[in-house]
Amino acid sequence: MTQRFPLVPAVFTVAISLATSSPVLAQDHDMHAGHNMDMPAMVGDSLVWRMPPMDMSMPMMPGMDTQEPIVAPFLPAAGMDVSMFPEARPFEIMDVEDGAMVHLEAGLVRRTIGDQTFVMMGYNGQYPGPVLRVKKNARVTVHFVNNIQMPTTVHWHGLRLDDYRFDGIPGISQPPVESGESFQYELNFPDEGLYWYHPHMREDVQQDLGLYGNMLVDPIEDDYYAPVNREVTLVLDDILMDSQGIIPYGDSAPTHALMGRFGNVMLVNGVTNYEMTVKKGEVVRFFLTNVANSRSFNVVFGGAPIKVVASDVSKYEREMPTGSVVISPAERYIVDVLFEDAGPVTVTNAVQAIDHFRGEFYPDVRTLAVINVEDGTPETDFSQEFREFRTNEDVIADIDAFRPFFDKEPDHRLELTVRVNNLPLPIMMMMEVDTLYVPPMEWNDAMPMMNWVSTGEQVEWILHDVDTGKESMEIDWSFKKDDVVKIRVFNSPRSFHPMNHPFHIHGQRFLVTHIDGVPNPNLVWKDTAIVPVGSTVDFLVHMSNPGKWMAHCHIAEHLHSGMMLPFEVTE
Ligand SMILES: [Cu+2]
Repeated sequence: MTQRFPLVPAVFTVAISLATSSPVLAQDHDMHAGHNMDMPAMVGDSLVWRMPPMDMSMPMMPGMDTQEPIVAPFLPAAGMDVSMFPEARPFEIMDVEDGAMVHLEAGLVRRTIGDQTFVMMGYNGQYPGPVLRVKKNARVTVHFVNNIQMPTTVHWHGLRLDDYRFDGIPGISQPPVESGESFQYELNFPDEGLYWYHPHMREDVQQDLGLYGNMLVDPIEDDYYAPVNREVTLVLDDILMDSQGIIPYGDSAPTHALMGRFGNVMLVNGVTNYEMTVKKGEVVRFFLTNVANSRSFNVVFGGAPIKVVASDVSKYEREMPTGSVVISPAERYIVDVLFEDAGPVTVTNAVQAIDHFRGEFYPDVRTLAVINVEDGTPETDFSQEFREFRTNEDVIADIDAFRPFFDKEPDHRLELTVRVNNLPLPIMMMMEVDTLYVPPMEWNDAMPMMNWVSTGEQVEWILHDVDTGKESMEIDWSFKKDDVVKIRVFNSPRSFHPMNHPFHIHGQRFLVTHIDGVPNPNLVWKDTAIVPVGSTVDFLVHMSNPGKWMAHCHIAEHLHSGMMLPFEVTE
C-alpha cells in the first residue's frame, strides 16, 4: 500500500496517464504518494496541508497541484510528543446488567496503525470503544466524560430511545458536552441485535479518529437465532494517511465535502492485520458494523458460504444465502459463515472501482482480515442448522400490521441534491468530466484531489422537500406517536455531483418497502439504508417514539455540509 514513487511533476503525470493505459499504471494505487515527500507536516508549531495520497492512477489536472482546502488543517495534539498519551488497548466486552451504571470517557490515546504511531481518540482508552452487551429491555445509565479538546456528544445509533433527550444531538436534544465536562445518558434497549455509539459533532474528525463502539442486545429467547459455534464483532473502517501520518482534517469545516473522506488504509476492529482462528466445520456469527466516514464495503469471506440473518433493527423475514455483504456507513448486518475447509480464508472488500477520468471501472480488492481455519472438528457441529434457512414468523407477524400501508401515497417526498459555491475553477471544469459517468454507488474516491479541496464551506448537500420547497434544517415535519409515514427519497442523478447517500432516521425504525417501484421481497427493520444515485427508495417509518429527532445522510462530511433535517413526534 505504501509503495513509493519518485516525485513526478504534475503536468507529466497528466500526460503519462492520459497517453497510456498500461497495466502497470492501471495497477498503480499510490501514484501521487510521493508528491509531498519533501513537504514537512509541521512548519514550526503550525500544521500545514499536505496533499493526500491518491487511491489510483488518477491524472492530476493542470492547476490542481497548487490547490488546497480553504480551511486550516487540524489534528488533535499536533506537534505534541506522542509518548505523552496512553497507549490504546483493544476493546473489551462489558456485560452490562439491567439498571447498571457505565462509565464512558472520550480521550486522546496513542495508536499504532501499520508501522506508524499517532495521537488518536478512544472511548475508555480502547479501539474500538468497549462493546456494551445487554439483555433486551434493559435500562442502563451511562456517565459520559469528555476528555478530548473538542465539544462532543454520544449518539446511540439505532436505539429506539423512549427519551429523545439522550439521543445526543447538539442543539436539539442536548447541549454539547464541552471539554472536561460530563453528561449522563439514560438508555433503553427495546430491540435485539447490533447497534453502535459515536459522537454527533464533527464526526468527520472524532469518529474517524476512533470514537466508535458497538452495543450488542441479546434476545430473551434462547432460540431467537440459530445456534453457532462463536460470535465475533467486526467493525469496518478506513483511514487516510501517508508516510507522515494522518492527513489533517479541516478545522472550521470538513474537507472532502463532495464525496466524503475515503481512507486509503482498511481497518477491522482498528487494525490493518486482523486475524482469528477457527476450527474446520465451525459456524461463526459475525456482527458487522461500517463506521467509515464515506466508504461502503462489499465484504466477501473468501469462498465460504454466508447466511444473512439480521440487519439494523431486526432479523429478516427469511434468512437467505449471499455471496457478499454490501454495507454502507452506519449500517449493520448479522451474518453466519460456515468454514468448511482448512486453510486461510481472506476476508476482502471486493468492489468495482471507477476511474472517472478514463471512464473505466476496474476491480479493486483489498484484504480486510484473515481467518485461519484449523484442521479438526468443532465441539458441536452446527453445519446442518447453518444449511437451514429459517422463516422468522415473529418478524413477519410484527410487519403484518404495517403491510396495509405499503402501497399508500408518500406522505413526504425528498430529493437529494447539492449546491456548490466558490469552488476553484479547475474543479468546476473537472466536474463536467466527472459527471459523464454516474455510478449508482461510489465504492472509491474517484477524484481524490477535487474531493479533498472541497470543504463544507463551499459544498451544501441538500434534502429538498419536494412538496413545500423547504430544504434541510428549514423542514419542520411533525408526526403523532405510532403514525406510519411513507417518505419517498429520490437521489437525483442530475445534480452537480450525484452520489449515493446512506439515509439514517433517529429514534424510529423503518422498512424499505420499494426501490424504484419494485416491492422489496424480504423485509427487515432498519434505521439506515443506502439511496443509490438515480434511485427512488420508499421508507415506511414507524414513528414509535415521541421527541425531537433527526434524519440525515450518514456520510460524515455530508452531514456536516447540511444534509440533515429535524422532525418531531408528539404524544
Ligand atoms: Cu450523503
